[in-house]
Amino acid sequence: MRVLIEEMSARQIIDSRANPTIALDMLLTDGTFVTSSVPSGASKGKFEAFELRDNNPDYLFSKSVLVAIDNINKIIYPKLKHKSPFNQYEIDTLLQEIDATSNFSKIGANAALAVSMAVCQAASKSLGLELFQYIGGINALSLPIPMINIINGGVHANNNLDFQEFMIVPSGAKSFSSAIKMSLEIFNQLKEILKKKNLSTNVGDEGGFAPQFNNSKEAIEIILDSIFEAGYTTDDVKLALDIAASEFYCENKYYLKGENKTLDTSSMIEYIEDLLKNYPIISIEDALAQDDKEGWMSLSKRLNSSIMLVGDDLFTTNPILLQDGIQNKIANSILIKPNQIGTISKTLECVDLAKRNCYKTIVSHRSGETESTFIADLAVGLNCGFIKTGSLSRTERTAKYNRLLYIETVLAKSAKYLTRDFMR
Ligand code: 2PG
Ligand code: MG
Repeated sequence: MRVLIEEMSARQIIDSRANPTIALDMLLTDGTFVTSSVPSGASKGKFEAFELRDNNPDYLFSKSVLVAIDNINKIIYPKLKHKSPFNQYEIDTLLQEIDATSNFSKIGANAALAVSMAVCQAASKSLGLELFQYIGGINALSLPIPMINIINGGVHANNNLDFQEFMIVPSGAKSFSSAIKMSLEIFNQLKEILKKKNLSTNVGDEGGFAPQFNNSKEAIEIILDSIFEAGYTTDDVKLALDIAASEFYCENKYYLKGENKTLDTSSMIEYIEDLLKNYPIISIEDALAQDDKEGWMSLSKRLNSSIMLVGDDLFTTNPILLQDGIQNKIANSILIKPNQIGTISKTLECVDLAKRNCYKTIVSHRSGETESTFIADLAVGLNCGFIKTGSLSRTERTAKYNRLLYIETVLAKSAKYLTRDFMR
């Protein structure tokens, strides 16, 4: 008997930043039951798919998602009832047709993604497959290199760091689990060093420490100290940054308030080149603002062959924007966030386009997360090479790492971990 979608019911839950978000329960005719939930960003790209919130000032600071939930229960469900969960593309296309805008501005990308993820989860569970195996088949064997955000700044923390994320990349590890072991040692060492310096060990939105520093270099230096103190070298562990530059760009200038600097594009590029000269940084995300296209072209010309230049706000997981970047030779890597584009099928299309054009792909969480581990499976299923899912504290972050540790045991001897050779 064909297995079909029987029931679907959305409800409001809480995300890691104390904001409401959507959970969706889905039941198939064979009794398969799954729940999906969607994350939410703080430093959002201008061209991200539309996140529908109620904007009712009298309720939950205007952030409730009851209209999006109604859209699922009253508009989407009747159209999806008794459809097959095994045709992801058909369902995702139907979601786009129901919405009839280019960015889900009617039903909400949060509503669309909750449905799209639930369909994918339900199909894999009904077949008795792990989600990563359903997504990637027999080719899904590689654990991603984690980019672990151990110091938080920008809009993710209440400190004066202009840059948003300071990450360690344990690319010299032999396996995913040893990469996590190394990172745990470094993270705990960092805590000790901060304590000794009387700096705060409270954490920011993504679980990294968020003390006051005078500038980004201080944050980088202290991370390097913790790498060395933990007994590792910069051969074992590299650094990655998410500058999230769109957040402090205005009228052609970059305002680094914490460092008390105002830079034009070329001095911002020089600033970045100086960091690269002095530190073992292998990847920089959103080094320049999404609106500074000329800047991106010259940055890419200068640095494309030496490091990963990652577009997040720049591409928003959107194949059309990525195509434009490819044509203009902008960046060489892309952050992959399903909620920036609204469906799993569009996410797959974007990863496919990136890979065909030799762009590296990094599957990413959002700063407002749930306990969902979907992106861990997505990273393995799509052989993405990298994952960025915050620090090694806060359960919404560790849930993803713990899922990857589980996947490593499922894959057992077949598990591969891409090392630094992959990054060249
Ligand atoms: C980013 C993300 C995730 P946010 O900028 O890469 O780290 O942050 O979800 O706030 O957009
Ligand atoms: Mg980013």
